[in-house]
Amino acid sequence: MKTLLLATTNPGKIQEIKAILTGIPLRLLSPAEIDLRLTIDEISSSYFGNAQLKAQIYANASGLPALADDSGLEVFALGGKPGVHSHRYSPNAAADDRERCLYLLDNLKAHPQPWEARFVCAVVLYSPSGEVLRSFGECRGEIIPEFRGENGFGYDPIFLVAGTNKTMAELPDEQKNQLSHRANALRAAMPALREFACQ
Ligand code: ITT
Repeated sequence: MKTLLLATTNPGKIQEIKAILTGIPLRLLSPAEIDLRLTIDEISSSYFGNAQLKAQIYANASGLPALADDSGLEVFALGGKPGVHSHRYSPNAAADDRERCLYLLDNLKAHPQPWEARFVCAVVLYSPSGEVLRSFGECRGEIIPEFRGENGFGYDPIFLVAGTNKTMAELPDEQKNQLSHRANALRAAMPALREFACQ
């Protein structure tokens, strides 16, 4: 069976990608499982640019094909912010997920509700010999001014998923892994991933 390295330092993403790709005959490894610790400056202004950067650097460093995800939250009242900078969206560089959510809510106070938003996810698979595939997914919803639920990570507790009346953090894992931006991006890539796995 082929090995695929998950080119991310985010444990929440690793858990979700492993669950979503169950059924694809690939051995999925995290960087920690091969003792690989890289720090990457996400210098691109696009999700695909950063996903490509991460996939390429991990593939070259490990000699393994690597799958990267660059994702973010876009709030329409804020002109699409925090967007590609979702992970660094706070004046405090050491802020945690909760503080980033509070900062976002603070910035939204002046705007009327509903605070429509979407999560987006760009996925790139790179082998040491070049790009294998890229794919995009989104999940629509709205930001709410309270924290609900314990699952997931990042902005999940304040993101109400359209059509569910639940935040991402209230959805059971199986449901988040059906509806999420990450699930949609990876589902669109399934045929190419299966082909890659069986080559
Ligand atoms: P890697 O770059 O190592 O993959 P990261 O967390 O820095 O990890 P990104 O640069 O793609 O990943 O930043 C995405 C940020 O967007 C993430 O840290 C969260 O704040 C937010 N985000 C992305 N997907 C999310 C999800 O499914 N649920 C909640 N927040 C999410």
